[in-house]
Amino acid sequence: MGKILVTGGAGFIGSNFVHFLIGNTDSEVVVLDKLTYAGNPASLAGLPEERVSLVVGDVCDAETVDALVAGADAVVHYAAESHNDNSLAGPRPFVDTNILGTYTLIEAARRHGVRYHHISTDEVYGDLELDDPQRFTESTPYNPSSPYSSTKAGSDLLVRAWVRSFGLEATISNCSNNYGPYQHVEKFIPRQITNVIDGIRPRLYGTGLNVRDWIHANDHSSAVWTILNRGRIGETYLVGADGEKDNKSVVEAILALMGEDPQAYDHVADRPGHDLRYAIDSTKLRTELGWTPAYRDFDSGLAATIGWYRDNEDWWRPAKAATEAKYARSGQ
Ligand code: NAD
Ligand code: TDX
Repeated sequence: MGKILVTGGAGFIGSNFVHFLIGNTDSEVVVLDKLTYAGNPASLAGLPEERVSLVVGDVCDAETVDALVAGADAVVHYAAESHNDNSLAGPRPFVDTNILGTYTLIEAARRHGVRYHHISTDEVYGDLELDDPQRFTESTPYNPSSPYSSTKAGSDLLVRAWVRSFGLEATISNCSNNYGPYQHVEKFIPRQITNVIDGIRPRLYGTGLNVRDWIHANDHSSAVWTILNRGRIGETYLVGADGEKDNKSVVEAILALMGEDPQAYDHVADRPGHDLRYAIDSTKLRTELGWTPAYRDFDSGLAATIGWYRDNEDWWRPAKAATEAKYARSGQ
């Protein structure tokens, strides 16, 4: 695959994908990123300039998008407003970027006949009971709970319709919760790691019994590359690494790995509408395309992530105080 347009490539998962492409393929990468509060060009620092370029722009800007899509062999669309708590405080940018941004990209991809891969989330399926033996599969009905997940669901459905009505050459992946380097300090794991570094007690929403299905960002990248190359057009693939953990266990593991008392955290106000449990069955991706995750041991992946935040304070420090000030306003 020659030139790949990666939207949102200065964000968490998008930048991990760009690093993956540079380390594992011969592709050239053009990143289109608006550099919102969540985008950071430092996440692309050190990558070879002859293979990676950054265009600062909005996925809703049809003129910019059209020119970039026309010159690409494939588009991988990561750009989104991604944080549930922000979507509760102010949903409008989620509608704009997640729905209109996707619309703008798929219109350009169909005009120019360019291969398109859509990045989405398991949150489109709503949540599961803690004791439900079923996990999400590609045939689970959509049932999103939050403004964030409903706009992601809307964007997925646009892509499905463009495949059927216009023959768009698209695939979709819905992945579970990612962790790893370059994740914004507003998100659960980096927030708690950087709190511990700063001597602030970790904050657990509600009971802390909510379950998330963790996957390392690098495994998400290898899954997307597999689907982009070998996925069947029009298909959806669920991406997950059998990493279910409740939030309480994750906070306790972070504290233990950082040499602190595992009980030294506080319960704070719960998130309104807080999804209880996500769990992915990734059998289709594994059996049809032969993908397997490389990070199978959560504790060692978490220890490496803690090491990354300890070693890269320059990267996260500028966002920390404003993020905590925002949480303080909602009692979290
Ligand atoms: P992020 O918030 O870290 O990064 C989003 C990036 O998109 C930022 O660089 C931001 O500047 C950019 N962006 C936002 N609005 C834009 C716009 N209008 N035009 C151009 N760029 C814009 O998000 P993330 O966690 O890396 O998530 C990336 C994608 O993966 C999203 O589509 C998200 O729904 C999906 N996803 C995330 C997870 C997760 O655990 N974080 C899991 C499954 C799927
Ligand atoms: O301080 C916190 N304390 C806490 O208990 C924060 C920030 C979160 N939580 C809880 C809420 C969730 O149950 O931790 C869990 C994870 O929270 P987030 O990191 O906000 O992630 P989540 O809401 O699960 O959504 C993430 O995974 C799916 C990403 O942000 C989405 O973009 C992705 O689609």
